[in-house]
Amino acid sequence: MKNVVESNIKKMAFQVARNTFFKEYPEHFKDLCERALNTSKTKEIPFLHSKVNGLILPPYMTEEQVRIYTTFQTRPGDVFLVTYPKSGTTWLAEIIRCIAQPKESDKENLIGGPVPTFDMATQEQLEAVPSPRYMSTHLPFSLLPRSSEHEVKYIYLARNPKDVAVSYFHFSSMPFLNFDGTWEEFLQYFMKGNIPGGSYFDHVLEWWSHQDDENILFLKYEDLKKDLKSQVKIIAEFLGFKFSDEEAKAVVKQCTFQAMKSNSNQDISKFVDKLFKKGSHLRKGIVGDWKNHFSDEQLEEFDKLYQSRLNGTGLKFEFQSVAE
Ligand code: PPS
Repeated sequence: MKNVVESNIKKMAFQVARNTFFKEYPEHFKDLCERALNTSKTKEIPFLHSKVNGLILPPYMTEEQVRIYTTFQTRPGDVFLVTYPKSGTTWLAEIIRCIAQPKESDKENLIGGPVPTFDMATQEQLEAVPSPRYMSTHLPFSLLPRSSEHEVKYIYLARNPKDVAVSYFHFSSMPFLNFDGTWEEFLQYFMKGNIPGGSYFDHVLEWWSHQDDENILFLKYEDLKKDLKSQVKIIAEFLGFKFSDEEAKAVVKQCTFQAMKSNSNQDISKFVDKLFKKGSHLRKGIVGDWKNHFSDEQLEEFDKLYQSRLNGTGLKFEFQSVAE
């Protein structure tokens, strides 16, 4: 009885929020938010989440949504930007927007604008996007659509797991995840993979095992921080653009952390800031913030896990801060 009352109160509260706080947002997005807020936390996974085919996914993802991914009809020229959460999705999307200047679809409901968020879109919305489509996603390799008939490209951006954990921890108290534990507790869930998005290591390693595929470009956040101009040129070439130094420099100018923080194109960031607290999406944007969070014991435990998962795979990350 208590649960029914609570659920009805939640529903009523969201109906009010739909017409006030969420007023300016598309209907489809409001539906996803409502769905997310109506999911539950469990003792094993104390974040709002969805579980589909054993995968722990963000709470706005339904079975129906996952069906869209598996039946999605790709087109020649489609490009997926893939990340584990908090690895620089927003950054990569902005870089792509500056390089490829995709046309925005006239579908007003599409989250992410010219680089739509695949995980939050309907089949119909994605069909209305003009080719070439650039779509961002957190999905694992196994769930993303592929084609044997034509080329579909994937750009995977990986970030060192210590900074991902820190970034995710700061994000996790937002209402759509609603985690209310400590950093110490969060780290345990992150290491076990009991978190929306599942295991960081499974996600990154599955994509890494395909890094030699011709249609996959595997990038690292730390390399973007170290030399964004070179990485912009690599991305542009992978997408079939010839970029001069000057053109690459112009992209860099728009995609630095500071430039993006003051850029009005970042609709997702603006939404998160409005909902949560200012500066929570584009928070610090550095390599090495983990040093301000990990204790010596936590580092020892984490390093053991890192080595046990990555040793022998050829995948390595830089953990030290480097100048932009
Ligand atoms: S999300 O919510 O999963 O889509 O988040 P995501 O965009 O993947 O990751 C957010 C982190 O990326 C940082 N970020 C940047 N770093 C450097 N330069 C630029 N331009 C940039 N844009 C976004 C953002 O600040 C988050 O990291 P933290 O460490 O929390 O600051």
